[in-house]
Amino acid sequence: MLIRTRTRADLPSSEITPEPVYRSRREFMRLAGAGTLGAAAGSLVAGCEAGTSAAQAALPPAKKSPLSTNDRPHTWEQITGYNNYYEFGTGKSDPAQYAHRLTVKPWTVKVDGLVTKPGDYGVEDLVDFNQLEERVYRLRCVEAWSMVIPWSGVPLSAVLNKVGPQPGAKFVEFTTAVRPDEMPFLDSAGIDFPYIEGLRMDEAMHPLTTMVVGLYGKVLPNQNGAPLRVLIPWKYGFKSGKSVVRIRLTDQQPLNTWQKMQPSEYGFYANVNPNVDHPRWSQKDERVIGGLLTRRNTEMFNGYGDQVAGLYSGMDLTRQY
Ligand SMILES: Nc1nc2c(c(=O)[nH]1)N[C@H]1C(S)=C(S)[C@@H](COP(=O)(O)O)O[C@H]1N2
Ligand SMILES: [Mo]
Repeated sequence: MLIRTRTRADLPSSEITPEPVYRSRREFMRLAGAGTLGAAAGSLVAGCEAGTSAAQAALPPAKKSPLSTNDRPHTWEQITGYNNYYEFGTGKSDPAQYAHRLTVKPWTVKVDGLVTKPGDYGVEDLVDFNQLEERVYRLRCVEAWSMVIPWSGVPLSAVLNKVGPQPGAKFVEFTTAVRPDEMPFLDSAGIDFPYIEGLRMDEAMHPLTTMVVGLYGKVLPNQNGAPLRVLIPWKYGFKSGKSVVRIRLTDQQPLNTWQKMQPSEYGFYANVNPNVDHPRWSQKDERVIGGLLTRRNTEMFNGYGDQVAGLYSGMDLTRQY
């Protein structure tokens, strides 16, 4: 169940990371048109570390989603300085160091398979930047750590509805970028690229599932998956593929990267579940990154049982993990 003890507005201001100064949509479109947005994203780290939020271009205003948790968000520095993005290295600080090399503009997403409107889409063809929501979700990694992150995005269902799922579509497969010239660790990270993830159609259309384009009201930093990444808050973080370049609707269950790599450790569903341990990490509790109280009990479906348990009724979650 979603724990809403107090709203974010109730938090003493000392507990909230300063809100970004939002720019108007007009300003955003002007910057986007001039190509400045991509350049701002790309120059974020330029040789130094995670960068500051001030260096990152602002998105148009987003309304706060009622789906948000009221847990206190982590800071910009934590969220952009401790990442998993193996294309840019397996160390947690590697993506902050190397991901600025990724060219995120122009960006094309190929939409194909069982859709009525297949084609090559720009980010702004798929995501309505006038309809952004801020969704504060806890990202729970299967390595048993977590962070609370104020994402900006739209429901994935809004994106899929634009391209028209055909009735026979049962799954969505996401393929993420492979850029040999820009990604230094493609040969040494130990997994196959492109990174592939997938969802069942009902999971993809669930209102909690989000297509993310930003963080703290700013354009998404590259190390967090710019320009476009998926976020499914009741699943382990590895389900949320970064820098998506292809969305394919299919009637076959996709073989996701981690399941292909090690099927005894990683399944297709990857629902956060404190009762099913990973062979190497207990899932009963989690380390909260940078927190004073550094451990918390992991919640079933990461706290979203009320909203999503029904998707899995009749399934044995110890077998379909
Ligand atoms: N393309 C790609 N997407 C990826 C990964 C990756 O290595 N490559 N790592 C995943 C894992 S394991 C996690 S926990 C989350 C981390 O997201 P964050 O760095 O924004 O917190 O991204 C996921 N998406
Ligand atoms: Mo993860």
